[in-house]
Amino acid sequence: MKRSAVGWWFAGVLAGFTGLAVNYALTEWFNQPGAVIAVADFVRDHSPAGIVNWARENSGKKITVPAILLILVLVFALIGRLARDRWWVAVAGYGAVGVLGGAAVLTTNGATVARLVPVAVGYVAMVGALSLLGERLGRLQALDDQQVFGELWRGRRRDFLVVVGAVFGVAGISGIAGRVLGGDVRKQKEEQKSLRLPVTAPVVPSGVRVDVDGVQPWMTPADEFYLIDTAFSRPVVLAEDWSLRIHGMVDREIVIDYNDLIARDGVEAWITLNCVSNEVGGDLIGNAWWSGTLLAPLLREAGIQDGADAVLQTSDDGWTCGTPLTEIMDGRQAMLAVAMNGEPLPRDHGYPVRTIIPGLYGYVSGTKWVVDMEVTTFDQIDAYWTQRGWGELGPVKIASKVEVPSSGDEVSAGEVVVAGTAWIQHTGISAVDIQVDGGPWTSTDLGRAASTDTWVQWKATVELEAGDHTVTVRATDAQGNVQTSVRADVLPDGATGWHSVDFTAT
Ligand SMILES: Nc1nc2c(c(=O)[nH]1)N[C@H]1C(S)=C(S)[C@@H](COP(=O)(O)O)O[C@H]1N2
Ligand SMILES: [Mo]
Repeated sequence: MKRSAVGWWFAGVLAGFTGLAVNYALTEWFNQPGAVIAVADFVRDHSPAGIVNWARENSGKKITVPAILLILVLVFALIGRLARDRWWVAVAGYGAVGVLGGAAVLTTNGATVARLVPVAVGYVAMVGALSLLGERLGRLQALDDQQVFGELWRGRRRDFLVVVGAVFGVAGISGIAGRVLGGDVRKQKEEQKSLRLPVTAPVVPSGVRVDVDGVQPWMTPADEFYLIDTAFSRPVVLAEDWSLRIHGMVDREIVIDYNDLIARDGVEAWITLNCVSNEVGGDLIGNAWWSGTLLAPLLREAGIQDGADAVLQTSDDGWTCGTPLTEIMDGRQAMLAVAMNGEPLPRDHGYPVRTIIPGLYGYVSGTKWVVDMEVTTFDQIDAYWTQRGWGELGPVKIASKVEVPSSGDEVSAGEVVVAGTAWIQHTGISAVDIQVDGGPWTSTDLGRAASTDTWVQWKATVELEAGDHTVTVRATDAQGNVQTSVRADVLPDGATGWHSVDFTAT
């Protein structure tokens, strides 16, 4: 009869995940990047540009961590199996996993050797759990695979699972507890509640809305605002711990903390933010009332040296963004924002401080959890997305969208209301025209523009007979430039082309 190995496969996986759970618990308590997340970051940062660009939207983010865990299941199973006959394999195998995790943790932004402690403790937990299990497995040695399965199934060898289950469960629960109670997530919520920011509540200006059902709200609520970032686990940064360092080609380096920041002259503005990855007709765009302080005076205090043309911004999680200095300094409301729609920034949108610069796509301007700004030149830097083939400057392109009706809708024939939005931040929209079924272009009524930095809503009423119809929209900017019909992909510097919807009138 063949000695059973299944128990050892299992034990290898359980012990491995016990270690991961312990690592997770500790890193959550101490608000450090966990080893699995650190590995995911490392994989993302060292993957070919083509893969990262393909996976850049949030769906790509969702598969990385599960894929790493799946690989670990296989590796842990193998370690367990081999450890049955050669105990040193467990020590070395888990050790190798630990070394990889430790190396990844050391590449995280702001890493110190202290971040190795949770990795080391996780490793000890792996080896310890396997040795506990191994002792119990000794008693199963005489059985073959089928019998072992049977024993486990009937629960007769519950002690096999109970030990590791207990460690695993305790670690998992304390990880969650760490996050909710001990870690900074709860502190952050309390801090957000207790902040008394010198900001005003948003008041949607009169006349900006066309009041058509189905057109997205002119002010985007924070919880409906699109989310784009590379973080597998969004950083939890406390305002009390936050500071921003301004250095590089400056006369005087500046380090500013949160209280200094909110004590400065305030600025508040409606600004529409959009993503360079927004497809024609897409929804990676939102409009909010942002409050903060202007960036230009701060940089002027630091004293920008001749020849500088860029600011390399870095976030708490190590993401980088190269911003043209001209747009920061030219008088537009380029700000360090602390509030969105009158409330402290939500964590996911960059609490406690992010950058907002009207007229530039988010990837070259809107750094969330910003902690560092280096005044420099584009020659010397290679920011996160620029390294992966995206444009260096990232000015927003003119765009427009039909939101009502939606493609595939059925409407009643006769007078049909068509409406949507159009934008080119910091230039402004002067006209929006529509074309029905390839006919002549006709003008639409625009909502009032709150400023050139926001989107505008538009609407028109058209007479339609029963049947299938297509409506196409195009906008004209404040300088008279008409939106091009030429389709361009979002890569490298933003989509172009007209948006159309197909629907049926009955
Ligand atoms: N730290 C950090 N900031 C970031 C990013 C990121 O990946 N990390 N992505 C940028 C991109 S591509 C966009 S479009 C905006 C989106 O901001 P939002 O998620 O608040 O809508 O954030 C920008 N700031
Ligand atoms: Mo973006």
